[in-house]
Amino acid sequence: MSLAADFGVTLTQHVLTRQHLHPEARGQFSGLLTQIGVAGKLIAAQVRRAGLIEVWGKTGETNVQGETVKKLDRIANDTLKEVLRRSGCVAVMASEEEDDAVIVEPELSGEYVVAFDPLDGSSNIEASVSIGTIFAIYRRLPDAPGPAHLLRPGREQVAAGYIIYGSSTVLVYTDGRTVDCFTLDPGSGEFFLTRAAMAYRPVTRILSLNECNGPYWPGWVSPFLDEIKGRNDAEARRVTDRHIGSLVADFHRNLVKGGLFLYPVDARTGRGKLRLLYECNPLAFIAEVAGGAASWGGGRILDVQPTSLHQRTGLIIGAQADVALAERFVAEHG
Ligand code: P6P
Repeated sequence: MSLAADFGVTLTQHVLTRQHLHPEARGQFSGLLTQIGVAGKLIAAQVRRAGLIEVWGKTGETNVQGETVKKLDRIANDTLKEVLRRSGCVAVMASEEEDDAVIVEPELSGEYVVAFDPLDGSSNIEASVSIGTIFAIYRRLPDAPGPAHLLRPGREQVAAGYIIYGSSTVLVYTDGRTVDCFTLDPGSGEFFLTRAAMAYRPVTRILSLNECNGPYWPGWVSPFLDEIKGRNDAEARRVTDRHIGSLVADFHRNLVKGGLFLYPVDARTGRGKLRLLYECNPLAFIAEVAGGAASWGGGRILDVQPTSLHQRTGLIIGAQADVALAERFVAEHG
């Protein structure tokens, strides 16, 4: 048997085979994706040791969100920032853990712009629940690097993905054509293709949200949930509830098994909790390429024009039909 049959397609091989599809590509995209994989391995190694090396302790710092920064957040942020800087592929970065845009020095500045949440779901670290890194990639603009390179509608992304540090370390990315999933083989240190061309099931089988936010929901949410749950009857349970409280893990499970995630805005303030640039935009890009949809309630997440790096939004993301149904409930109930 030839060796070629003995192992799967690695992340680097997958990205390189795509490179010829981009006539204008000069290898930076392939290099960037590969380096994000390197950062994922480095962060995974630290996450696996959380608790053993006391990285889950609180640093006492607070980030722009006013949340206490846990050591692992800082480690993940600094790791990704440095790997992207050294890659020579990135001109500007935004991170949940950085107040301002990070401009890469001219001698290392590259063709791409990356917005990332280095460790989404970090409140789950102590409970050893799956957490992850989420990233959005844009081509840089012709003018001088700065925040403007990031304050663009999500539809301008050229790629997006996430890395989940869970029962296994999984990297999922899309270049706009397909959504592909890679699993880290600890023995070889390589990410191998495990799910090609991922697509949403057209029917929602899982409902995922924090039901304890009920008192703060706008009027459309409860009747919408009743409509979805009303699909269960004496004959069959067609929809069930699963909520991890780690967006990246809830999103991935929903993509694999067919689920709808929602985090409505707070009716008292009209503001959402989830961040647009480095949580909702990348996941919305992935969802649309996988045949799903993502809305803030009144329109497509990817059409929102950002006005600040850390702005928040409401999110409904999953199968197209049920995202559209939610929008009809928003229009009807407000
Ligand atoms: P709540 C984690 O902090 C996070 O940003 C997402 O990963 C998660 O979906 C959400 O917040 C959970 O928020 O208000 O339900 O605790």
